[in-house]
Amino acid sequence: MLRILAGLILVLGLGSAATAEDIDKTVLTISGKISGEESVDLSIRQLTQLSRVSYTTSTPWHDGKVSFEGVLLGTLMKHVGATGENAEFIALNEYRSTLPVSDFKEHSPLLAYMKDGKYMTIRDKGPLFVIYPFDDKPELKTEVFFSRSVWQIRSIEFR
Ligand SMILES: Nc1nc2c(c(=O)[nH]1)N[C@H]1C(S)=C(S)[C@@H](COP(=O)(O)O)O[C@H]1N2
Ligand SMILES: [Mo]
Repeated sequence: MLRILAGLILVLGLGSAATAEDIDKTVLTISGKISGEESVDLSIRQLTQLSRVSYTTSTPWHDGKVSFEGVLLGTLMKHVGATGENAEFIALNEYRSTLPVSDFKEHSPLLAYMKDGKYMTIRDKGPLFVIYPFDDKPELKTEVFFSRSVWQIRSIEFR
C-alpha cells in the first residue's frame, strides 16, 4: 500500500512542470484565431524563450509579496499571431474564464511559469498562472480580476 502511494506521488510529481526533464513537454495549447496552424503547443522551455517579465506583488492566494516570472499575455498573443477580442483560459480542472484582450494592453497581465525562482507544480497552482500586477492599481484587487487570474492553465482559445 505504502509503495503504491509512493508510486502515485512520484507519477503526480512528474506530471507537473517542476523538473528539468519535463521542461520540453507541452503545457499549453493555444487555438482559435491564430495565424497559420489550427493550434500551437508550447512547452515551458518555449515560453521561457519569449521575453521574460517579472512582477513582485501580493495576491489573495499567497502570504506576503511573491515574485512571479513569465511572459506578458500581449507578447504571447503576438508570438502566435492571435487576433480576436476575447481569450478563453481553460484550467486543468475545467475552470474557465474569458479575458478581454483589451486587458493585455491596459493591465499587462503575466502568464507566469515561475514563482520565487521555481517552476510551479500543479499543487502550487502551476504550471501556468495568470498574474495581474495587483499592487499597482486598487481596481485590480477586485473579484473581476481575481476571476480572470486562472491558475493551472492548460489551454487558451482566442475568439
Ligand atoms: N484553475 C482555477 N483558477 C481559478 C479558479 C478556479 O476555480 N480554478 N477560481 C477563480 C475565481 S472565480 C476567483 S475569485 C479566484 C478564487 O480564488 P479563491 O479560490 O482563493 O477564492 O481564482 C480564480 N482562478
Ligand atoms: Mo470568483
